[in-house]
Amino acid sequence: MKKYLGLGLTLSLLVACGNTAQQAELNDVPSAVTGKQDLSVMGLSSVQSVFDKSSKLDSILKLLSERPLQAQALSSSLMSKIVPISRGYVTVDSVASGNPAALLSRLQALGLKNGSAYERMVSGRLPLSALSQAGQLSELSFMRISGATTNAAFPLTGATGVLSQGDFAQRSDVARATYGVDGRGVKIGVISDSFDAWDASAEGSPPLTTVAQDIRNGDLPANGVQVLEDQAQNDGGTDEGRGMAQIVHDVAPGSDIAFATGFSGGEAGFANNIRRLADVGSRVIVDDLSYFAEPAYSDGLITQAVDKVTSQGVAYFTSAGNAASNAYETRWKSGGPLIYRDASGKVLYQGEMLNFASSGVDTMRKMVVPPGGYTNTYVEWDQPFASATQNGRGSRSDLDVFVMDANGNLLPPDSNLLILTAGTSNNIGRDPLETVIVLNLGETPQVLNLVVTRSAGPTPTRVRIQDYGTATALEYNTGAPTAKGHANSRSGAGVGASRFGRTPVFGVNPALPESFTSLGGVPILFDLNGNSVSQRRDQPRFSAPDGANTSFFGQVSFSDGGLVDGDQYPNFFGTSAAAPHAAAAAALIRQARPDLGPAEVIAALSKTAADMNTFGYDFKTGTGLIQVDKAIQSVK
Ligand SMILES: [Ca+2]
Ligand SMILES: [Ca+2]
Ligand SMILES: [Ca+2]
Ligand SMILES: [Ca+2]
Repeated sequence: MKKYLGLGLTLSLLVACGNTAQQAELNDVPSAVTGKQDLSVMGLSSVQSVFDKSSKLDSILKLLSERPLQAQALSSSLMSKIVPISRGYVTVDSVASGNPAALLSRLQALGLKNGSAYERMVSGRLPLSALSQAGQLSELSFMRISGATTNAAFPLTGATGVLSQGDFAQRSDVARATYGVDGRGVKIGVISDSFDAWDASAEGSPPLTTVAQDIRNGDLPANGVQVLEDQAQNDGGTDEGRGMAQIVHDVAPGSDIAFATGFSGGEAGFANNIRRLADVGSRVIVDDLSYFAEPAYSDGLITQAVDKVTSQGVAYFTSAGNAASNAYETRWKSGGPLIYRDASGKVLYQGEMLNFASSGVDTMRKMVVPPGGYTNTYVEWDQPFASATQNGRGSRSDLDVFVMDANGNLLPPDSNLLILTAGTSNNIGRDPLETVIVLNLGETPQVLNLVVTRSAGPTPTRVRIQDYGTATALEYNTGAPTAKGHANSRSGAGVGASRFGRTPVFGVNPALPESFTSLGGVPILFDLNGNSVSQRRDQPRFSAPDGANTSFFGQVSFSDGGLVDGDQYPNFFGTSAAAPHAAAAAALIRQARPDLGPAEVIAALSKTAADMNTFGYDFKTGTGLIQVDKAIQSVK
């Protein structure tokens, strides 16, 4: 942290404990319990902003709106990993108070790019300079940041010395030869960041091959790829979608391929591009994206779009995610009040802290941010998402999250660096979600504490915390599932990853899972009207190979210098690479049996998969590694 602003405002921080009996057991309670803290370091405007609940913008957009010029100056290379800011624009998801078309039109008048509406949500890229005005629109109910990630992975170690591709590992080569299928007549839609919009302004060297070379070399279909919408050039795209298309073409060389970005237009843009790919005739669609704000305990709009196109006959596949079991979930337990007062004693903020400890009281979850690292922490609780319910029902409670130092002092937000240490959005009637972001620009690891509070509304039951950054929690790692959002849909197939060299075809039987595959098992607790339900989804559905060669995307060697597989072609790791293997396999099945519906196609892959991990279905690998020849045999 740097540049404390001494504006002369002195506030006192008081942190009270639950009750006297508990005090003896207190562990890591903010030191401010013993006296006053000088919060002048936060600066006057920041303090007012942190405790003001009147904004329609979430805390991070509010921070950006207060300093649009500084926000525009943010370094794009680091920031683009954390927040979707590029060249003066930020990607937002908003919910209309009335007619979404009216909100879309007002936001477009303020400069919204890539804007679209899906149900009540309006998303797109808004000029940072327009955030403040957007927050005043009567057509707006609320607006939040729309961050997302692809699910490519870059493993550090694990050389296998094996030469080949996932096509062999999942036996789709055998399927093609045995049943005479190549995907002909079955169009496959691909969604990722970009297809041919590599970011020349980013670090790293340009792609080793161009689209034209890929077509000449047979790495993409001879008739090219139908691109409905690509990311803008130099907007952070890595052309991962082209890497996915190469995998699809290896497995289903007869299939036509269409591409649409899921990154340019926020959640509504992603949902609309799912529909557009279906509209141009895709019978199979695959994406490799996770939006951070997709609900865990209910079906968000992207999931609803997956269900919609499935009902129209599309077999949908997505990456399970690469978050392993790096989430925390707990039942709400009170850890006592957190109170901030000004110098006159007036209460500026009051909330009830979450007690992280299973016994005793610990209201601070310790975490460490490595040098050059960052947190991108999402806190969610079990209430409906107004952005996704059909009747607009939203959260009944307002939870907040604060980042404190080792002594329990609230760290100052910094809009120059986009450090957001207080997620204090008003969630009532909106989405049950808060975010904090901390960068460690220093040379040494930074130890921080996360404090979650309930400032209004009833006590939630479940609270989950998932960090999309590089921080590590030093305590209370519950190993909770992370395969949420559309990776946990009712109708689509979330796909886990198994490195191709660790499969039976390559002498490893049973196949081994990639440790990073997101764990399934997040319960669905609300229906589309926000009513309580209790559903379990078997996601991920199954596993498919990753780590196979592409012409340009991925890594040639591990950090120990060893080649991944003995050749100079980059290897594409992650559930992002597994999902297109499975999707293209579905195209082979659909060619063999055009009459089968999406559920039957997915079931054919699922039922014939080779069990991995623990016996039977498990939330790490699903039903196991798909065996495409056996899947087709089962439906012939
Ligand atoms: Ca602690
Ligand atoms: Ca809140
Ligand atoms: Ca290689
Ligand atoms: Ca198993």
